[in-house]
Amino acid sequence: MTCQVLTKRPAKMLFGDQRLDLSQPHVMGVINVTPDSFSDGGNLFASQALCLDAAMARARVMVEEGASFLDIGGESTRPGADIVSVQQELDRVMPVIEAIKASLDVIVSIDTSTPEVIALAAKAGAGLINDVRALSRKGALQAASDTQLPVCLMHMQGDPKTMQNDPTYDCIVEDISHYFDERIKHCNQSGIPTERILIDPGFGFGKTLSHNLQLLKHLDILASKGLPVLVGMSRKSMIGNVLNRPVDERLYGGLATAVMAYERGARIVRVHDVAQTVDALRMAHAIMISD
Ligand code: 9MG
Repeated sequence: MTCQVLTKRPAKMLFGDQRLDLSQPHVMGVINVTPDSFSDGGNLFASQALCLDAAMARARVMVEEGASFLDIGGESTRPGADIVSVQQELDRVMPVIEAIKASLDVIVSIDTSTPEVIALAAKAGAGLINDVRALSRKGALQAASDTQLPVCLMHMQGDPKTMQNDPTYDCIVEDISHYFDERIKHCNQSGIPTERILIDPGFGFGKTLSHNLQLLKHLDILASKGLPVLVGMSRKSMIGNVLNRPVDERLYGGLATAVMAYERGARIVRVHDVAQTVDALRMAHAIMISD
């Protein structure tokens, strides 16, 4: 398998104005500012209007619980989700980013594929661009490059509407590794150096249960590329399908996936349940660094 390997994984990485030690695990709290997200949908909205106070209350709790990042998203990637305009996405995320930057000490990650949102979120102080489409939308590569911020490239097969219609791979880990090699090349050509790139295999995005389980089992192969790895499995159907649990009963399964991902090299874990995941990862880290 041909991989673009960095000789040494950087221990520290700059996310806007904050430097983070990536030799330790970090938790990213999910703040979906959408009325239709899959696991916590709707409760930051009343009559289709954003409740900024509710979003900030959730953000404050997540920071107190130990989140290093808050991931703010205004476009749902749930299959069949409504299409949002650029203005709608901006109206959802910008007040939340501005309020967090004004009052909380945390790195804001902007979950978007939209060039205009990338640019304005960065201006408002976001420290990471998290794109489930790996900067493939027209203008996204240049917009991200202009911000000089780190970018998280997530793998998705297909698009959110059709991605679960019979996803197929020759070898899931190799195929995704090659995909990252290509996207990293495009990033480099647009002025985004490899040192500012994180990768994420995109659990649940164009993958069967078997694909997701294989990906987690062999995550160390992707981590060996030398780029920081971010993962998101919290409350996803891969947990529900194994345990036969509804969305609100997937915490324990999610903790198992977080710890296994960390042990295999992931350094940032995107979750809804921050306090519990911080404890699980602190415990795993203590074991990993023990002699
Ligand atoms: C926005 N979003 C939803 N799921 C995600 C995942 O698994 N990874 C990343 N980076 N973003 C996600």
